Amino acid sequence: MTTFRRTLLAAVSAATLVASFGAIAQDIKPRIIRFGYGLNEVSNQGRAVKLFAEEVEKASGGKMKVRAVGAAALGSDAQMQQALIGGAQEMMVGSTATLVGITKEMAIWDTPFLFNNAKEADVVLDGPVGQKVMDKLQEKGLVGLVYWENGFRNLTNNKRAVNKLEDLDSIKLRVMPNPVFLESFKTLGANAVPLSFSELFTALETKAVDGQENPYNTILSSKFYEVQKYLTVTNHVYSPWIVLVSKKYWDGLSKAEQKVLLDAAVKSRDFERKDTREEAAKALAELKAKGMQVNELTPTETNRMREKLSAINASIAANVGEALWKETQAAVAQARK
Ligand code: TF8
Repeated sequence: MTTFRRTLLAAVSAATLVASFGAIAQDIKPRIIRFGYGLNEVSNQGRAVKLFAEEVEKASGGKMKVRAVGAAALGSDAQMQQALIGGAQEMMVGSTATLVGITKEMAIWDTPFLFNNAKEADVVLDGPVGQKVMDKLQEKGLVGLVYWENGFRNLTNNKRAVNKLEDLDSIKLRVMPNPVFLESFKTLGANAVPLSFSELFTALETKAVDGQENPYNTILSSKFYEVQKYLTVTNHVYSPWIVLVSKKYWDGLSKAEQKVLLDAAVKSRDFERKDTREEAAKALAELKAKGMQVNELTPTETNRMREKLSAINASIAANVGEALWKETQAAVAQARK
């Protein structure tokens, strides 16, 4: 090769490089993304939002900055969802259960005892059924990116150890503002009251309610052990979190910017699930050490609970649609194989 040709080639490839970098740089603009969440900074949720922010900043060469705001300082899940729909806030993470009023299909995840373990949840949520339910959000002005793990929910209260169904009688139990949760705990005999998570600690502290149900991680990070005596291991439902973007905002982003957010969301999902599971594995011992009295339900009592709750399956199926109900059951059966 002549020196001339070599110089020419080098010049051309350098130009191509500059051009493509230039295109990427032009496609990523300086942006500030307000990302709200309900738990505090030192929770599994807070840690995963922080990782997401770091990944976005890295992948955008520092141009896209995530301003993370925890502890429901931007509002309850429901308030943030409305802010996203209106375009006043860019991103959030929260329970799928609080989205049911916007997208009725989300209620499929509220089905008691739908998943037996985290693996089944991952396979179904990350598979075609999970994607289909997530895609339903778009017509309502929201874009779902990934599901994170909130986790299997367990019962706490201040009145008595719950060893059998009858022990739930007259317990005033806070549930998420969601019809399936309300129906579930009414069916079990509790006095269920819907309340936003942001008001929960105070409600427990002032004894406006006797109890609540959440994964171990949250009982620990939100310091519910300070205001709750009894913990009953029920694992009555698996609760997903979902990372959301305002559709108004999303549609104004370039393909390159959308990719930065989606890639970071996938990384945050993998990190969050691992982190949450590691924390959950140690949390019960920690909650005991903090003074909580923990009991497990006998298999007989768990079965009674399952049976009672199966009475609401028909209404869930009717609400989300029989087709989605059947598809989900099939996907779970497949994941179980
Ligand atoms: C609940 C949920 C909450 C989450 C969180 C605020 O009990 O489990 O912990 O939605 O994102 O309300």
